[in-house]
Amino acid sequence: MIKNSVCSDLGIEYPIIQGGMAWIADGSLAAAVSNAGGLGTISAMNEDKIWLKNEIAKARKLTDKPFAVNIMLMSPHADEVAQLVVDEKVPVVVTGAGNPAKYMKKWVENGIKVIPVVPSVALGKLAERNGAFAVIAEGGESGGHVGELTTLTLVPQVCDAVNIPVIAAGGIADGRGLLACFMLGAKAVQLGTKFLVSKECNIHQNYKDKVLKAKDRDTITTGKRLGHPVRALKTAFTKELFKMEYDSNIADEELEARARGSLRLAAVEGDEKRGTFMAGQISGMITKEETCEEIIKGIVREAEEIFKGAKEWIK
Ligand code: TUI
Repeated sequence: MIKNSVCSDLGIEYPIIQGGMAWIADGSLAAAVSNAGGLGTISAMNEDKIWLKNEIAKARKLTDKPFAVNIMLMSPHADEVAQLVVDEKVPVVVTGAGNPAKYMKKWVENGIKVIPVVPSVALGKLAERNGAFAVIAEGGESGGHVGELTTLTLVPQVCDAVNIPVIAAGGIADGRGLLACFMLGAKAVQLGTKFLVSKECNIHQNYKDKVLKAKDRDTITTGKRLGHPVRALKTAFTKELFKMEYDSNIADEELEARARGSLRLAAVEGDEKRGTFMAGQISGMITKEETCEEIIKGIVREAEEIFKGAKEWIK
């Protein structure tokens, strides 16, 4: 049985966390993942506390299991949602896209388990010093806002540097990925793209279809020039953005303006022309829409079967 102290500490059945994807991870997806035995996550994205309070209430109507809130630190509403998670007694907070240091003391004092996403060893160590319960080491294979290192290189280096549990993310969508990350020292995994195509995920069907159709080389990273690289599916729009970054006649502001709002257009409108369909490199391996329960049970079953055969690997 794949179960460890991270599961008991978080109050979950399996060491599988759903990524807090902006415009995608709402209260109903989080509840579906938590009901299936994983840790569901609501993304606070760029919304204000009223929006988040409503999503938390939605999730609580659908599940009595624990779930997390992901706070994107670049959000203009970060301060108010950072207070709301305390007021709402959210058990777990995951942070992304920045350094959560200024909120950590308040969260930890209020009994919240804080799990920062870290793209480097230095930020992992800082998170530990600031009282994090665990860190998510997210490799650049993942979708959305990405760091430079790969999961294979980042996870073991963060594991060696900290004494708190490390959760691996980036490029994981099946039992092999989960087991590989455990071999690197991780105690749990976070999956984004795989849950994006789950039956309970409420995004536009065009988004799911694009991920289901994508092959291994069908993602591209844009935004490097602006200092926040973002991985998304290759489309005419993202290829154009990529090209614009190499054109010195185009100002940074124009690039920013082009990309602004494009994730919403993808997730809500399914807009094939102006949407940014953020997705990880593992998209090529994701070929069917399943329920969150099928996803989680399938991954656990596969990992356990592979593990049972492990003695055959070395003679
Ligand atoms: O945050 C993510 N993934 C995201 S956020 C997002 S919304 C967005 N939309 C458009 C442009 C940019 C973002 C879509 N996907 N993953 C977690 C993550 N955090 N990846 C990398 C980091 C990170 C980066 C820098 C964490 C800490 C950090 O600290 C920098 C510093 O020194 O403070």
